[in-house]
Amino acid sequence: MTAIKTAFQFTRILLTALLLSACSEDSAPTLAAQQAAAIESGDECHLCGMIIGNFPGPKGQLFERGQGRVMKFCSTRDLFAYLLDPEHQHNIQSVFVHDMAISPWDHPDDKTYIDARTAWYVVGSSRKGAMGPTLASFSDKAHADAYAAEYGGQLYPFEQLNLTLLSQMRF
Ligand code: ZN
Ligand code: CU1
Repeated sequence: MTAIKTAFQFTRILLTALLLSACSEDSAPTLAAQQAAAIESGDECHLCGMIIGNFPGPKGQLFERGQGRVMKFCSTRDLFAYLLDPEHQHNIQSVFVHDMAISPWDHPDDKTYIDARTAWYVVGSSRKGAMGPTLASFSDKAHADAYAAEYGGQLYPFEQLNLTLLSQMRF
């Protein structure tokens, strides 16, 4: 009797463990499903309304929590103006920017989007984006360094970007 009861309890624990691991594996594909979308010819910047494809420089896209629709921005400058706004900051799920080490400045390539949270940014360089001064984005710190050596500016990781820094960029 006791042996049967113990065996039963063991099975229950095993089942619970299996269910738990199945649940935690479930959340990963949902996140990975959010991917940067191509810029279509008529796409407008979510912040300023400019036609994104008509302008040079790195661009950004983001998904807000629970939203299936991507928001596209004409520039990393407008992306961060939206993202760093306290009203939106805690509601952002995925963020993408162009890797300018492999993307042509004048026509950034849709295939070169990277996770914005792990990217490096050069602020204050001489190259202009859609809104004027912009943040040059790179997946690799060494590429960001090389860019800053050529075009000027300061390096920042994602976590150090803030609205004060953005407001100091002159337009
Ligand atoms: Zn814009
Ligand atoms: Cu704009």
